[in-house]
Amino acid sequence: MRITDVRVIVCSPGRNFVTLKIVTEDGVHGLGDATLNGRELAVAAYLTEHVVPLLIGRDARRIEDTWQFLYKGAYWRRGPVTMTAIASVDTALWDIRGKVSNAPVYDLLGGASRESVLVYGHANGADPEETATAVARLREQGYTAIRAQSGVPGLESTYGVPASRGRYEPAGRGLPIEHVWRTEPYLDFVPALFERLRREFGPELHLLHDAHHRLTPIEAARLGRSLEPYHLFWLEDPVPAEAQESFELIRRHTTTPIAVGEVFDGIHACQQLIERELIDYIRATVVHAGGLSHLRKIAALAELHHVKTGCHGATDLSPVCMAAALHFDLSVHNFGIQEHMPHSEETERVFRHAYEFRDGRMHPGDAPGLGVEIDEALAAQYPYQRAYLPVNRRDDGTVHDW
Ligand code: EZ4
Ligand code: CO
Repeated sequence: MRITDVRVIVCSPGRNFVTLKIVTEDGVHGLGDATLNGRELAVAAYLTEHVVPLLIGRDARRIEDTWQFLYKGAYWRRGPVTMTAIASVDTALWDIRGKVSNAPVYDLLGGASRESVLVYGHANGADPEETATAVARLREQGYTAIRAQSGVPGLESTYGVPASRGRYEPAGRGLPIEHVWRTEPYLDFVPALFERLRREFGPELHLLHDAHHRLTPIEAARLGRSLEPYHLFWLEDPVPAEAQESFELIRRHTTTPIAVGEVFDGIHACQQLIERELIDYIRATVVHAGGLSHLRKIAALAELHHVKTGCHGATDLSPVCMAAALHFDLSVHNFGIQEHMPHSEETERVFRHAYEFRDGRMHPGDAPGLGVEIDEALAAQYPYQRAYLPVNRRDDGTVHDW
């Protein structure tokens, strides 16, 4: 089953996506997401210049061998650009394998471990009133798990809150927006938000919150402790996670469950976090952590240490990644939850998919492979537009984590 054609498709139906399409001699094709928000063309060039020539003529059935060839064969290992490129190849090969076997990918990964996948939606608001309204709306749509973010008094903008009403999409066209950040008002404010949400929505609803890498370990410990009465499902990305041992201090001080890993590029970024049981949920996902093959190794390590999965699922991950994540979620034993941020209508028209949302849960569908296709002619009508994520500065001008 030789690979005869490989294409890198860059498009922007509402936001930028990079998609890898691998075609075999029998005319079967597979898709992989290769989108790295704000640095898309680096991955596209890595694929076009350095990976595509290595794929032509290879046997599409040799998924693990191809992964190792691209990883070890590059000599320069890891990093988001490399791992996203490898992930897209891996995902596309699993898609092909499923189509050839006439089976959904989750069946090839060991079959369904559950009937459907618990997902959480995003409730964002300029203030707690608006956030509570957004929570109520999501509950009506069937969500039983909701991430709540709100504007903070004294801060002009913060992570998770749209500048104007409508969908939240942090990357913007033109040069990066700069936000001003102060930790103290945030730490004072967040417990009051969750006190209100618990009072209004009762004990059953799963509530989540994303601190988006902005705190020091001791600040994160304080936040975790102050949120304990509202029993969050998780507190996400409390600190920038380059230093895995920083979670030790957080762990020592709070029982609020901790989730981390959306920016991780593979198992080495979370090995200590998992082995030392410093976290509760690992958020690494298909596109940025080396594809389905590598993510399954992370999940297997996590399973030994009571850590569950909680894959990243923001809109900068294309429907191809979402489909792959859902096959992974359905099959893996230690699945925890899946993030779900619906794509725009333009995106949905370009990427048609078999996966479905119903009553706060999702299913990847039973189409062979991943069950997602790209309309290349329509995609070509949405050319790439450079966009950047925001940059954060503290109020004295010092660059801070965004
Ligand atoms: O800011 O995916 O939990 N979700 C997130 C996302 C990230 C974006 C960055 O590209 O933190 O919204
Ligand atoms: Co996040």
